[in-house]
Amino acid sequence: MSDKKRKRVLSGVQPSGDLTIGNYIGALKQWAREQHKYESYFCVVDLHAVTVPHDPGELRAKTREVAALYLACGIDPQASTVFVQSHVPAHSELAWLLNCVTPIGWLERMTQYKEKSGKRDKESISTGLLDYPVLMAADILLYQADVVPVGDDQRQHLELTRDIAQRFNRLFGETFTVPEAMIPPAGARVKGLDDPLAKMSKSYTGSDYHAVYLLDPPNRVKKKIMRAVTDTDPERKIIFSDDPEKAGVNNLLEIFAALTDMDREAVLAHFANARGYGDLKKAVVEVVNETLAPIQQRFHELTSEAGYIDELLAEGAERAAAIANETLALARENMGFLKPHRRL
Ligand code: AQP
Repeated sequence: MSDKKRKRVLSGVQPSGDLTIGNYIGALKQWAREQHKYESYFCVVDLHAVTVPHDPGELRAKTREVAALYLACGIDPQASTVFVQSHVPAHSELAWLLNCVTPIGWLERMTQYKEKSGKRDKESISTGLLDYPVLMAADILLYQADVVPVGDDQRQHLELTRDIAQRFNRLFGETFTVPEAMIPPAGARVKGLDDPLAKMSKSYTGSDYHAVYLLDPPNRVKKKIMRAVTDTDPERKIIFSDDPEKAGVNNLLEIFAALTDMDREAVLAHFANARGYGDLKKAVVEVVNETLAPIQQRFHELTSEAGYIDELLAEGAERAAAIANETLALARENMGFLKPHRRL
């Protein structure tokens, strides 16, 4: 295994839609906060985004947009390596090697696969959707990552990555670092504003009031949050609660806590004199817009300089490939592949 001086972090987001405050709270905010503690690799996981039907032009545009949002949210490209997954072919190759040590039953048990394949006819679901977690394992294991910052929704996939790494190491000798998940203390699973029992997702298109997107203008943010589903509790209790009846209020409180970095006690004290849910919603609108304003400004600066993001991604891919190819070579060697040799 490679000799790392610092612990390594790897994470990524799919360019499968407009990034939401769920992606920010569950992933980007943590990445930016922790990036200097670790040797950090952040990729735009475009190979994952084609596991469901997609538009090619949209994929290209979103790949650039997501990379620019990483930087706008505080990822420092000098300190961290930012790249596009498909620019480093080792990801696809390691995924194939790992496919061959991953029992299919492990994949069929994944909640995200069951949710996304749902009741759809098997003829319309790609093999890639089932195989998604193996590609994710390849992403992580290629960089010998110690830590993977993700939202709670990805916890199961991370467990699977650990199982795959352990199985490979057992079968072929020590090859991969077995990574740990880093789940944020608040807002680990931000829920839809229109349905507080469902995860807020960037690819959900069923309602205009489901998610706040990172590039939403302030008036749209306000409209969405003021319309967020709450409950009919006559006492209008503003409390953190696991009760599905209070899921809407709980979600707004979680978003507020995550964006202000306040603990639950401080948040409840903050709303002790609130007059009903209107006050809670107004406070959430304010904190969301305060968070988004500098991100949007930076995003517009970064994307107004033609070619800047593409150049940075090309540099990032070179740095990433140097590490990834080393791990891939070790995995190939340990699995017993013959190296190409020419007679001199
Ligand atoms: N609602 C959420 N709350 C907290 N964290 C979240 N993440 C996503 N949604 C929430 C975190 O964002 C990162 C990016 O995930 P991804 O793009 O690889 O896929 P995902 O988890 O499936 O995210 P989406 O937004 O739901 O995308 P689509 O709709 O394309 O499937 C991960 O770290 C995730 O935990």
